Amino acid sequence: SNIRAVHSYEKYNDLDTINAWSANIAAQNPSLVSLSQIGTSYQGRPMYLLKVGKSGTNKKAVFIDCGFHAREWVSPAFCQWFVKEAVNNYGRDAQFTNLLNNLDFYVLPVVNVDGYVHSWTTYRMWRKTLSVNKNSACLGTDLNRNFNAGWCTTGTSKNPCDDTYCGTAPESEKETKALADFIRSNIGSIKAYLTIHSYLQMLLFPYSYTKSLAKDHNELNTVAKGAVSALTSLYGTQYTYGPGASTIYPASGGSDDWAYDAGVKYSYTFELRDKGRYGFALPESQIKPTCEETMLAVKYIANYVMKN
Ligand code: ING
Ligand code: ZN
Repeated sequence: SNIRAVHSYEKYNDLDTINAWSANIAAQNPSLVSLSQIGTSYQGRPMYLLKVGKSGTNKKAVFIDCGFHAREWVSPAFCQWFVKEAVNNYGRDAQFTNLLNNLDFYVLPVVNVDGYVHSWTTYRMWRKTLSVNKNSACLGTDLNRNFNAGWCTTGTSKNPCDDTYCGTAPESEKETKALADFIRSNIGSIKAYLTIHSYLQMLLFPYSYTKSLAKDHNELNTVAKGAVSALTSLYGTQYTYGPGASTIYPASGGSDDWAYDAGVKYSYTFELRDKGRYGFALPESQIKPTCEETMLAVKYIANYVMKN
């Protein structure tokens, strides 16, 4: 069909609708939002990035990505919500205005664009990319096992038919390479890396590929505690937090571990609602409360980064 769905912040939007929304919100807010493309997916789709913040010199940046895993639909919904809140609150809310004056937010609404389309059109519970694997009829690599962080050593699979297939090499996927290249190119300014997944209600930080504690463990833990308490304050949603390996499960090749080792100290993985009742198929009625509470945690971390 060539009839595009109407965008809504309280519904799940398909990729065409998200891309049209991205172009629109940048065009409507030129002094606050700009659109660029960081790469192209395996199947040739553009990977768009929104830069959100008031222009300034030597600004620190916070990178936020959504839609690593195709079926985690509430994740892209959060990235859209974040940009909406930024645009609506600039010049109205003192705290958010301060954040946007002092930080740039890089928001990547859908990392795994091919997978997201596949989840909408073909198989709702798809997780991986759609790249063709040599000598296998099974498609795709798990982008969150494809980064160069203890690559393919734990909590992952070498079988292309598995959901946690690590790929043929670190950054073998075009989507991984595009994201990692962007962060490497901006390593001087990017102080926080936030990657939004679902579900389980957890705030995770390095490491997942090893049980060793990160050099900045105590600080990461303290910031996570503050972010979770801000999140919980709104609706009482319970979150657990801690290093990935001991809090969710050991898993190598994850983007937060890679970003941390690359020099981005405040590196976190969010696992949004719920705890399994609906799982990936979180009802649209929960998009708004999920995004509202998550905003409090993200703003808490951004404020901390701004001041430290
Ligand atoms: N969870 C993450 C996953 O990729 C994770 C958990 C975080 C693993 C950080 C590795 C590093 O399995 C979901 N829901 O995808
Ligand atoms: Zn995920």
